[in-house]
Amino acid sequence: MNDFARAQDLAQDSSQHARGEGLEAFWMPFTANRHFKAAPRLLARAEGMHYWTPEGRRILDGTAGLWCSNAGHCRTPIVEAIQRQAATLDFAPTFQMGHPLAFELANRLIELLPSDFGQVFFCNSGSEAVDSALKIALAYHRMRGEGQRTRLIGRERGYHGVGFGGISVGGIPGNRKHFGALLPGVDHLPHTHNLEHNAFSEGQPQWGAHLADELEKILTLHDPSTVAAVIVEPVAGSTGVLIPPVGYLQRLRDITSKHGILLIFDEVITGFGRLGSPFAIQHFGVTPDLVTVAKGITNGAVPMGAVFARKGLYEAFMQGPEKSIELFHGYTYSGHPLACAAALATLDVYRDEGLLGRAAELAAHWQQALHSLRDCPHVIDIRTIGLVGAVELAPRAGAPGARAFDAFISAFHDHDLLIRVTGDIIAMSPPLIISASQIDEIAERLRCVLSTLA
Ligand code: PXG
Ligand code: PLP
Repeated sequence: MNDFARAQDLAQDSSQHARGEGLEAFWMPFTANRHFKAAPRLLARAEGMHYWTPEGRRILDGTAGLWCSNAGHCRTPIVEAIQRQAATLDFAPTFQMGHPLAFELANRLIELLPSDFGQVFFCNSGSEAVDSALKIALAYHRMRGEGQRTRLIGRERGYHGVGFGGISVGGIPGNRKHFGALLPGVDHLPHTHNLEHNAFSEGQPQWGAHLADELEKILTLHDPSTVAAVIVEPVAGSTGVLIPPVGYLQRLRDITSKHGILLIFDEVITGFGRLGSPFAIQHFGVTPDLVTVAKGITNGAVPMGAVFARKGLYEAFMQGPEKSIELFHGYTYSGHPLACAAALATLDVYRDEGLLGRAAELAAHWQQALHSLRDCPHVIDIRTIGLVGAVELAPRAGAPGARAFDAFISAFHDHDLLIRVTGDIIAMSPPLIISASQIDEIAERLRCVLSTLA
């Protein structure tokens, strides 16, 4: 088929799809399939700060896709790097073999981190990064003769992807309840969200550092010497942008260090400039032992995830005969050449355009723009940090989540704005290339959305 015929075919497909035809076979993830397929919301093209629908409507992207495209969409250097790589080395195994880009990328990533970090393990998503980090933590203790450390501790309202490890340490009931008994030996910290004390806080809330002390109670219950790792998102994203209280993360670090327990930061959302530093590690000045990332690592252009390991972890595995495999874990696509090429080009764009620090420059304006919505109907909290923000709405009586879902539909159909909702919380995380006037535009459109909500 030539390009013209293919373009005609695609145009025909998308108008069929817009009428709700031909949509049955794709079992859509985390979607109300029947509702969507009755009135589909399709995106056909993207560039910079915008998506375009098949009919040609231009949508302002308030969410960087799904917290992914931090440098904006379809950036030429990234597109070209992927194209070149696909024609040069499409696939190469990384089990007992290697290709240069994977090593180069690992070195580049380590340079973005504090000097405490030594190695990068590659995978293909945030979920795989989390399961890899949990397995590395368990195996690390076993390597050191502390195989009794088998317990894992997560947090209520935590989101760590959808693998069995991730939903076990995760704290979102809906993501767990259909899937059996999950991993044994997992416990959870309380979450830190509290509107009574912290509603409309600007920046980090002052109240709540003491909630980290709950970890001591959990450790006493199980005996600290049985615990392998504690995993938290520095800022919980998926569950509605929960910003850690001042001092909270440092207390988790102090307690885990005291008991020889590994601390894992899940930076799938906070990584790659979202808070105004390369990682939340630098933003909060707290250094964990393992870090999980995905999404922004390739600007969302090719699936990729990774785990960063603090110096000393890898070394603990480098024992036994030289020809023996040290870690029995890996994915066919660990360090995939296309993902590596996309990631290297993405890191160049981040560096050349200063994007990993840009959220810090825009944070005050972003905060002010979102907080200006305080007088809108139904708003019970507004919170921002870096270039991430949430507007929490009062739930409609007897229908939790319905009001925010209506806001999402109205924003897309009536105001050409893509937002993300979870429960009754509107979450936003625009690409880091956003201009100050586009920030104002998001706030204005959101004001219109909120003013018409029942
Ligand atoms: N950890 C964290 C902290 C995440 O935010 C994952 C792990 C899993 O990544 P993958 O690539 O396996 O999806 C995530 C993903 C939302 C939303 O609406 C958030 C995510 C994914 C989909 C939707 O907030 N975060
Ligand atoms: N299932 C089968 C039958 C396989 O052969 C493999 C990999 O070889 C997998 C699952 C795992 O796939 P991946 O390495 O892409 O995670």
